[in-house]
Amino acid sequence: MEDEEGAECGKADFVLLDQVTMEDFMENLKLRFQKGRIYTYIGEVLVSVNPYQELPLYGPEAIARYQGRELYERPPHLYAVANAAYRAMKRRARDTCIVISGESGAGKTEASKHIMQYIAAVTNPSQRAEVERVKDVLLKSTCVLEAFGNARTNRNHNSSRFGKYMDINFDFKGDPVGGHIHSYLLEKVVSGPQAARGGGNFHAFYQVLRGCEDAELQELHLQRNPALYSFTRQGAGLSASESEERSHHRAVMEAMQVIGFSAQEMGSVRRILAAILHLVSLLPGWATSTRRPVLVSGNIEFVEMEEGQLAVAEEVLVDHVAELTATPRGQVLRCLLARTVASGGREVIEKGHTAAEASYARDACAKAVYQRLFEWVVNRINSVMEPRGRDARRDGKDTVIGVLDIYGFEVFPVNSFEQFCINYCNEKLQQLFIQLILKQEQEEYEREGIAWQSVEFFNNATIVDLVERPHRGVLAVLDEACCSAGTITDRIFLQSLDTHHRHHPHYTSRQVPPRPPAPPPCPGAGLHPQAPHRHRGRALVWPSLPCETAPRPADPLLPLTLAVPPQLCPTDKTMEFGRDFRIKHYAGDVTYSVLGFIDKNRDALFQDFKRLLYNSADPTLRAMWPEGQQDITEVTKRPLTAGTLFKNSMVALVDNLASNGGGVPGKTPRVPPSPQEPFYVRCLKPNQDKAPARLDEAHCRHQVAYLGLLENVRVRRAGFASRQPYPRFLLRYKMTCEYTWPNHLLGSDREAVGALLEQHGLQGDVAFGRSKLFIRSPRTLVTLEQSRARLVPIIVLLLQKAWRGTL
Ligand code: AOV
Ligand code: MG
Repeated sequence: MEDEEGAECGKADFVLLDQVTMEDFMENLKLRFQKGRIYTYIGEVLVSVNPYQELPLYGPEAIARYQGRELYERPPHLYAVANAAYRAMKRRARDTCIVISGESGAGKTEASKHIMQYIAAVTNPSQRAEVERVKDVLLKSTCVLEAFGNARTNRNHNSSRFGKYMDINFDFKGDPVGGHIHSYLLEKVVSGPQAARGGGNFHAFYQVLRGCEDAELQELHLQRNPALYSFTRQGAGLSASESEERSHHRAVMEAMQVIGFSAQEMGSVRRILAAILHLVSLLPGWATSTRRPVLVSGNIEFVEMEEGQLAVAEEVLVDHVAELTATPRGQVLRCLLARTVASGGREVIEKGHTAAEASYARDACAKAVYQRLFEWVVNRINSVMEPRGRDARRDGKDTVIGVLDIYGFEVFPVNSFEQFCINYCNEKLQQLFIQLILKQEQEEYEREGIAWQSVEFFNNATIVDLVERPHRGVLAVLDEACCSAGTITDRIFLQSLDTHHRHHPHYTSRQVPPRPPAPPPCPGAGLHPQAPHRHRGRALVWPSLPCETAPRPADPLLPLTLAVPPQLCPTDKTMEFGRDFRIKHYAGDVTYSVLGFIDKNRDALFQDFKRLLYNSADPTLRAMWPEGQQDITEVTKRPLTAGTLFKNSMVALVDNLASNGGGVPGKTPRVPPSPQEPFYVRCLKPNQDKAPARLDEAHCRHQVAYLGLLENVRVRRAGFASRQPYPRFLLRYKMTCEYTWPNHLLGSDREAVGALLEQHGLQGDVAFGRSKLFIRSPRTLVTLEQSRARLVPIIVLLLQKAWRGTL
């Protein structure tokens, strides 16, 4: 592959570096980035740097160059990984998956789209109509899901607010015959403190406002200006330009049509979005002198009348909501102002809300409606991608490639429950990476009968444990707070956390005194860069840059302890007493504000809303609320909290990736003949400003460190820079030896490889495994490559002459 790229583009595989130090790694990364080479391998792992500009790397011609090739035959590329996964699946008839990770804005979602495009382009040569349909749906679903599940943040203008694990089912011919999307939506509708993450709400809201025709807007009782609605006000000035938004809207509508959404369903979707906007919309001038305003948060407002009764400030909004949701106006109003409670036996009473309760219930309703809408869209897409004759799957006739694109690690000036879950999810995936990469290597050495030296690494299991441990972990403590009778406040929850975790090395809060300064970093202790070591007055400050002076280990095989520049941790601020706690994540420190944790985790919605929406005359909306048919007096089990549900889905996802390398997470595992490890794409964000072609070294070093990429290189070549099955090795280098060119007459490929290496005098640098050759030093590979490069032109010339008959 270096033949194609030229030596001036650096090493196409970090394993070929002369020394595995951060300096060498960064030098190679920078050099390649400057030359427009945004992809580099670590063995079979692809490291990708977001270029923040269009590069001529994609499209049909590029796809054709990778089609059917081995991973190493062409310069590193996403297409090569997609191709390798596809070939591995086909060749071995096994499920496989591609896990894409990296922080917010690193390019995961874009990478997943390129992978999909590659797979769509290389399959179905016979143009079977059903397969073409599935491919269309696969490609178009991305656009629809992004509209409903992505939003602008200050880290990424198209940030995924949901995780997506997309399965593609292939038949025995290797053509896609179906698919399934498993989604993890976390953030619901963004309002209030969520705004701290900068940017706006889900794209779908802006697209409706900017993209609908005037007449449509009138029907929805909407005005075009997003600044008029509290859900869209925030991103109004920031969102894409009006014309962009309009064209996005057109694209989404078109995609929905291709997927098979009916006109009636699309109308329902628009009306639901409009209803949400009205429910929480801003209408000025509602307060009159006879009414006392209670809440001024820019939503359907509630006022307490003189006699203490609650009323809605602007009843026209109730009319709109009722009309758009096809529900009776009187009932909408009742749901907004009161709730029904069972008072023992079959007795039911109505209990009026306080203004605060009413406001909470309204917000909860808006959020729940959006969440159901999103889930409905995903399910609808799944229903059209359901492989026909899905039972065939169980006979092992079709195989699956899963592509995981999830929300990246993120830190904002104020971080809440959503960031906590997102960062926990990233911890889980990092742990999986560590375990699999080590496991894979270890198993391979064992299988092949090769002795190897283990490499130290930071195991973030302790952080995962801090979050998910039964009875004590942050999520368990939160659940306990949510389930307690009586009023448990966020602050009491924080105190409880402090009690449980005051000694945990990755937890701190204002009440928990900092642990003593960390001793000088031990080179073998792992790569986590941060430890608390300053206490300034009353303010607890966790350093984001602890280790400028950290000695760099002399032995390149030992892990480095890395310095993290201060600007990388926007939360490096003083924690507020009784409000914040901080977790030292694998990717950096994050301060979480506990405000809202309990509410968001409890995620409660009054039954009345469920019944109201179930009774809607709109069949689409009604279908989203099946539990609305339940009788109020029926005893229901306490639903699982949002945190527990999230944890369960993450555990299922990671178990699935680890054991199956595919399958629908959380569902009955569809066991492949034998496990296949995931293919990995590790995305790096080059700078914080979304600037094209600019690689901020400090920022990248930080990511290289916390992603464990150096360890990855070391593990990959712990003693062995490369390994290749004997036949593949021979295929590539046989022309460099008289005993093997054009074909060898020795007993086995292994013997032939032995003879070849002996001729080059390289036999001392290798180990012979059962089926593979293990090469210790990259120099050996370089020598062989050079020898091959010298001979290739001569052989090509000879072959050409032979063909022309001039030899
Ligand atoms: P993310 O998925 O990793 O963030 P995206 O894939 O959305 O990040 O990428 C962010 C932006 O970077 C995109 O909108 C593009 O403008 C640009 N970009 C990414 N990859 C490429 C590429 N290969 N070529 C050109 N531009 C690119 V998040 O969803 O926030 O975790 O949660
Ligand atoms: Mg994304």
